[in-house]
Amino acid sequence: MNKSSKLVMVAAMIVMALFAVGCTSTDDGDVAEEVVEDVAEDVAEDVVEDADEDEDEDIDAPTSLNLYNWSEYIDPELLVKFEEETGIKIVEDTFGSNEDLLGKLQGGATGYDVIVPSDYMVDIMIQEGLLAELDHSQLTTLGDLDPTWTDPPFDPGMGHCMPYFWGTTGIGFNWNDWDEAPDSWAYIFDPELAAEFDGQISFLDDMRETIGAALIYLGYSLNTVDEAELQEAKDVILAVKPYLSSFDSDNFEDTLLTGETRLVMGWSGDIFTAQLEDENIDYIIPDEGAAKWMDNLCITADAGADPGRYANAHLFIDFMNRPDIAAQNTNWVWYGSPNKSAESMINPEILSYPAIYPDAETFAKLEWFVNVGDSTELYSRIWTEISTE
Ligand code: N2P
Repeated sequence: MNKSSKLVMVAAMIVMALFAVGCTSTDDGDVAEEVVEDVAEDVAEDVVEDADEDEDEDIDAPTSLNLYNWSEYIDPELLVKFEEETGIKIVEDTFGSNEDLLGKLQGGATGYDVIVPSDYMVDIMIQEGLLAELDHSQLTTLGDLDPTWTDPPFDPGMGHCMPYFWGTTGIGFNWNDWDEAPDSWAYIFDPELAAEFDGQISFLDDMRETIGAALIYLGYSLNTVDEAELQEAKDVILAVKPYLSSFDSDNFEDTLLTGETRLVMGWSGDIFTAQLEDENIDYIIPDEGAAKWMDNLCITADAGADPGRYANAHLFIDFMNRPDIAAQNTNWVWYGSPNKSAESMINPEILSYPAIYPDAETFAKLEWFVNVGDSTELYSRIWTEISTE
């Protein structure tokens, strides 16, 4: 109700109150006056309360926020905690790859407020105008980040996104099958070796990851734009495709737990959370090297165009980067945190785990994904050929 209609209401109520008093009037004029005063006071209080509500409505901050995230990538308790602290309910939807996320936004999906693209995809999304800029003045926790992560090449000076988690892509396995860890990509890319686990191997359903791992196995950069190298990677994948149970980015740790798969290409933290349920499950970064990636909390351009949604998104991003919250989240997902101040609250087992926080030698063997520009189309074409052949 707007203010002028409220005033009309108030006037009407006072008239009605007077009328009511008049109807029940006794000779006692004082009582009538008191009643009129009480009613007027109540009405005035209501108006003040309503006016306060109106002020909030002017900011028009919604009471829910739509988060589009990778699966199992946030401690569910934190969603509850955020709602308790702010009254804003998080509605979470999940995607399986950066390309799915991009496709959804390019397809015109609106309503997502905060999304979680990886490094190279942040670069693509900035160029496509799909991200809002971050307003650093609405963030209180920027100083808690480790300076290593505050000026990423894909998003200089964190102009658009806040680093969320980083991790690696390697091989998940079960010690019941091994005396020594499967320390080479050959175990899943060499057809003779892969044949031993016929139908029990899964690869990520992710163009850059799976083609990238095959490229590393071949000794090439996972960011190559050389068509011949990409063709070779395709041939490697196609040669072992008959031994795969699936391309799977959402449940690879679960199938490893049930025994449905025995070797999986997967993301470090997801496999470590499976290890919490079965200590025979383990993860290795192959000797040839592997991908390292950084996922980020970003605000969609769509939410950026609405001051209420934009403010809520900053509240959420800042909350996720609060040291106690970032630590709790790391202790749940088992991925590396870019938050320096959180470190003292992170489970020491995670901090000392070489496959989560690799030593300098291993770290040097890891390669970041970068935006391959126009060659993205070449990757897409090869990925389609892999999927359909
Ligand atoms: C979490 C997935 C990690 C994201 N389940 C890989 N970029």
